[in-house]
Amino acid sequence: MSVFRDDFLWGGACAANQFEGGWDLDGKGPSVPDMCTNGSHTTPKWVTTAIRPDKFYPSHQAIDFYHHYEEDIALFAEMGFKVFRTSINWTRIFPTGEETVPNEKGLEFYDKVFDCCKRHGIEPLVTISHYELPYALVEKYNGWADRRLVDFYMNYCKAIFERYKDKVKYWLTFNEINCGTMPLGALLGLGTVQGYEGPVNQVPDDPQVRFQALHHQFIASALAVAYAHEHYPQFKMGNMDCFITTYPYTCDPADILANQKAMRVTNWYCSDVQVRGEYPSYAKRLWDEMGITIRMEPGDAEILKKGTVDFYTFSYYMSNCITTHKDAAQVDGNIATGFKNPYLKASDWGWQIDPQGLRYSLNEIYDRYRIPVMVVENGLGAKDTLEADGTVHDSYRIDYLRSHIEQMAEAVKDGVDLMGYTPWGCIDLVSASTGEMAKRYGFIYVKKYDDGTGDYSRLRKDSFYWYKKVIATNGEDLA
Ligand code: BGP
Repeated sequence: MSVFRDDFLWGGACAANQFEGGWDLDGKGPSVPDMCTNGSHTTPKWVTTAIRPDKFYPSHQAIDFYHHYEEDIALFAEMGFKVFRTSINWTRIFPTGEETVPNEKGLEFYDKVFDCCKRHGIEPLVTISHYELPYALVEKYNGWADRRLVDFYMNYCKAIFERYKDKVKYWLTFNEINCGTMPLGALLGLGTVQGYEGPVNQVPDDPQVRFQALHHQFIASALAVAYAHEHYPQFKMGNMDCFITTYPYTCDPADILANQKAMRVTNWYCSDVQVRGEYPSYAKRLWDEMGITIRMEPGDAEILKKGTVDFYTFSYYMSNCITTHKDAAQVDGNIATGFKNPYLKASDWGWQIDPQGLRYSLNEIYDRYRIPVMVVENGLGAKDTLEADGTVHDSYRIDYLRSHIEQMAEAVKDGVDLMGYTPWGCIDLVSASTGEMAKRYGFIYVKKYDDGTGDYSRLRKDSFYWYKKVIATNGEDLA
């Protein structure tokens, strides 16, 4: 007997800017990722203030889902997907973010995508904003630093809610909203990079601006959730956090406290607001220690209280260690770095692989909030070898996913109400952190390479057949 619910949502996850391409087609405006060049594990990508002819912008073509969606969704259906997590690219609907009338061509594209999902019996799960802020809002307002973005976001939400009310039931307000608690979040999530051109890891950091911008996102998220609850009672609204589990590196009480603080700032700060509807008790001291003040308007507390989410979602890739001992070695991560755990191995990109950390995290999250939980990203970014006969033997990816699903099963036995699982990049796509194609996550290989070449053809990897069996047995047969 499977431990997973009968209606468990098995599927996969992508984000518009990382796989659609068609960046300027049918009226679409540029979003932040469209201004980002490619990089690598060792060379940071750049954000530019205009499109530079001598640079390569991987999101512009990506894997061209824009023209391949029917084929791709058919492949997802062949694996047995029950759910497909994707995002709507804000600038297809409102090219600068400030229009009042949505772009019909952009709306039509997602009609086609969601209709295609429905034909295949796949439920869409839509991220409203997945690192895809209209670049015009960065130029004019310094992104979410300006409270007026709340109104632009609400216009966008109202347009897509009304248009897709019969097609989409599950919505996530912001991808990895907690990236705003970390310096890289200024570019990825908040768009507070007005006028900056240069490597993405050297964006000038201002915690005052970041945490204020985050407050605006909390307000926007809460307003969107409350609006949805009022007008579309059939909708289920979720948050989305990048959960970076951290452990104390030693049993030195100073490390235990440092880790507690890190967990609060990185992992709990945002979801405490979005799930509980108020800032946590530790917020004031955090702000004081950072020397920041959050400007709130009358009524903000009520808005936050009213707009709490129905389910909690998160991405999980790795864990890190926290220590006050300066001699520990650093490791890499997606948006946060930490200290090396001697008990864990890391991926080729230096992300520490920790399946048990997923069980631990699921338990921590569910204990804290007691609402349904979903893992909406997880996976291994790795270099794949395409064999001459068109096969890809990605046993390392299968091992990674198997060990994480095993731990999800343990968490369910521990009592966690787990709704579903959508591994990241179910079809190869552009990496968010490095802009590479070479860092592949997919069950489906796409012939697209970092020099821009490739014919976009799609090929089933070994993991494709493996995942199909996992879904068919509701997670029982992981062999
Ligand atoms: C998460 C993002 C995704 C995705 C993933 C993998 O932080 O939500 O957009 O890209 O990480 O990261 P990367 O693409 O950098 O390997």
